[in-house]
This record gives sequence, C-alpha cells and structure tokens, in this order.
Amino acid sequence: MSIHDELNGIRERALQQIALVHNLRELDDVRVAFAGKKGELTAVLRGMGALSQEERPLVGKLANEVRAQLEKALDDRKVVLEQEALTNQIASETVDITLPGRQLYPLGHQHLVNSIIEEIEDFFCGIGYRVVTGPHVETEYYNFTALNTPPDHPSRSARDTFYVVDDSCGADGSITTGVAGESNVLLRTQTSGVQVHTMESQKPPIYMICPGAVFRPDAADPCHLPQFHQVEGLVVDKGITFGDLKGTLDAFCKAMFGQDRATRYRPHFFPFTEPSCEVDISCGVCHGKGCRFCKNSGWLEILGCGMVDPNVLSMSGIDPEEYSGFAFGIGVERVACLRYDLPDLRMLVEGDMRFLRQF
Ligand code: 2NM
Repeated sequence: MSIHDELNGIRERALQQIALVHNLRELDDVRVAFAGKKGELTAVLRGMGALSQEERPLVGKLANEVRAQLEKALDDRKVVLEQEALTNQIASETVDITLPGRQLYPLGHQHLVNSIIEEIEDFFCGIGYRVVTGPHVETEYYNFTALNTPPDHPSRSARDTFYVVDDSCGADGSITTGVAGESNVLLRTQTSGVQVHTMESQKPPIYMICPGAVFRPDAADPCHLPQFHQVEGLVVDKGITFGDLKGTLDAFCKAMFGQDRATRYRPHFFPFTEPSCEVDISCGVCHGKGCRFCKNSGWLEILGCGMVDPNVLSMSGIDPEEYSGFAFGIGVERVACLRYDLPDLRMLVEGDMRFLRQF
C-alpha cells in the first residue's frame, strides 16, 4: 500500500470513529490512536524519510491536510459532546422550584391571645395611637391610688390583688404573695398604672394603648384565669368629649367584629372614670334576637370605658380645666372567647394540641 493510500485510509477510519464516539473519554482515545505521539498518523510520517525528493512534498502536503482535518473533526465533535454532556447534566440536576415543600409535622403559630392583641394594636396604631408597655409589678399608688380608688375599696384587698412581700424574694428570684396592708407592692390588676406613668411624664395630647398581662387571685374556671390580658386605652387632649369616646369605640367594635354589629352603652361605675359605661355588641350568632350564646339577651359585653375622672388627671399633673379625656379597657381573653366561640377560658392556657391545632 502506498503511503498515499495509507494516509487516506487513516483519514477515513479516523473520521468514522470520531463520528461514532459517545463521550469525551472515547473521543480522546480516538485522538491518541490516530494523532497522538504513538498514533497511526505519526507512525506514517516517520516513514517519510524513505520517500524520494519529488514525492516528499506531495505526501507532506497530504499528511498536513489529514492532520488538520482530523484536528478539526476532533474539535467539532468535542464541542458537540460537551454541549450534550452539559444538557444531560442540566436535565439530571433540575430542581422543580414550583413543587410544594414537604411539611414534616404541623407548624406552630402565634398564640390566639397575642394575635388578638396585635389586631387591636393595628386598629389603634392606624388611628394614631402609641403602644406603651410597663412593668407587671407595680406599687399600690400606681395601680389604685392614682386611679382614684379609695383606700378601703374591696379591689385593694388580698382577695382581689396579689401583694408582693418585697423582702421575701428567694435566692432564685421567686416571689411570695403577702397580705394587703403589709406590702405596697403588687402584681398589677389592670394596666392603668402604665397610663399614669405616661400622664406624669408626658404632656397631652396623649393617644395611647397599653396591652399586657394582669393578675388577680381568682381560681381558674371557665370564666376566670389568675393571669389574663388587657388592652387599655387612654386619650387626653383639649376638648375631648363622650362623642369622641363613642365614635372611637364604635369604629373599633365594627373593625374587630364586623361592620354589621351594633353597639350599646350601659351606665356603669369605675373609680377612675365619670361617667362610666360598659359596652355591648349585638350578638353575632342571633343578631340581637336572643340565643344560647348571648344568654338570650341579644348582646355581648365587650369592654369598659368612661371619661377620665378629673381627680385622675390632676393627681398625674394634668389640669382638668384645660384637658379632658376618655379611657377604656378590653379583656383580651374575652374577645378571644367571642371571636372563636370558646366555652372555657382555660383552653387558652392548657396547651392541648387538639385545641391548638384548630387555629
Ligand atoms: C377600664 C374601664 C374604664 C381606664 C382608665 C384609665 C386611666 F388610667 F386613664 F385612668 N386607664 N384605663 C379604664 C377605664 C379601664 O377597664 C375596664
């Protein structure tokens, strides 16, 4: 076989094999077999020494053509195989980001009491009120005296208030409750003390709410918990009237329970407000006709309120001739009961998964 035919044969076989390889490794094997240092093409070129002067340039030219052709074919095939490999990799590694996540167990959520507090905060922040918080431990002055509560008022008794015997904190910080008259430090029975602190330290206009835990020595039963939550509100400004109170609390009740709910204001008594009211909303179950839920009255009690007693303003350094105000107190657990139709307040603190999972 002439060296000419040999080169053409190499070309033909190499191109054939290059077309047939499946991957880059096989392609490299072909490259080594034909164009490598010990490859067929190299071996043929070594034999060129034996050629005549005339033949040598012709064969050399052909050899260079074959080499160039092989190299181009190798390069082209390499591009195709690389592209194929990338396509395969992308296909095999694809993550469908639209697939829903796998939920391993039911997720927890915010406590009902806290989500109601946040809803109340959202309403009042939306009409320009500030949220203020304060300590759970208060003095009798801030919890009672500054709120116009007489010294002999029954709410001050140890039956209605947890007193803290201040020097009986254990080394571990534990608190022992004491007897009225023996301590003037207590667990707040309402959050109003925070409002007194605010009135003392800040000039009107005051538009504030204070959410938080309060404490009363009641045994837990369907309607009582020894620790529960209030959101109290206070407005002090020039020219505040009962109309402002009613407009604000009507808007609040509708926002909280639905635009179709009616309100009514029943006269009541609180030491810190005059006049004072309890506010009812129309029953959402029977819409006022009377049913088991509203104990046949058609109405559900929802909050207490009133015009701040001038004594309360003046004790905190605000001139009642210049300013007036209204205040209100909302029982958060009570709102939760009405909202979720709970038969027993204790369900809110027992942590029973069968109850919590419903929300
Ligand atoms: C209520 C009902 C009526 C009240 C009064 C005050 C303060 F500090 F301004 F005197 N804070 N909250 C208030 C008034 C609370 O709870 C049922």
